[in-house]
Amino acid sequence: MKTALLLVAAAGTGFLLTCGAAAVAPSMVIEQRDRSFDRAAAEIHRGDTIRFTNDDPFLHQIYVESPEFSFDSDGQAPQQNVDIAFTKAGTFEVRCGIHPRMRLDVTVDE
Ligand SMILES: [Cu+2]
Repeated sequence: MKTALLLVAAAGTGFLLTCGAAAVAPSMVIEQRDRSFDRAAAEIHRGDTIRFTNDDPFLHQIYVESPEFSFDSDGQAPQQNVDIAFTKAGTFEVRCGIHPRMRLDVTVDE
């Protein structure tokens, strides 16, 4: 009698992402929910990566625009993660191009 072996893939996207070979482990995870970041300010060190989740059922678009450092995620779909590596020291406003009231102040120490 043959035994059927069923492989059931875990559906948790967070789990799958942690298995990504080349992925750099984020220093901090910030959730976006109800059109807002889960905190108003964050402090990290230069070279750290912040992972932004999207726990809303609609798009976000994270961007940083400053003379020293800029970033644009383009459309960030629900459940998609966006990683930003902050390579410059300073204080940066992280904003959402779709929801102008969203704001996170990131202080990057040397
Ligand atoms: Cu948004």
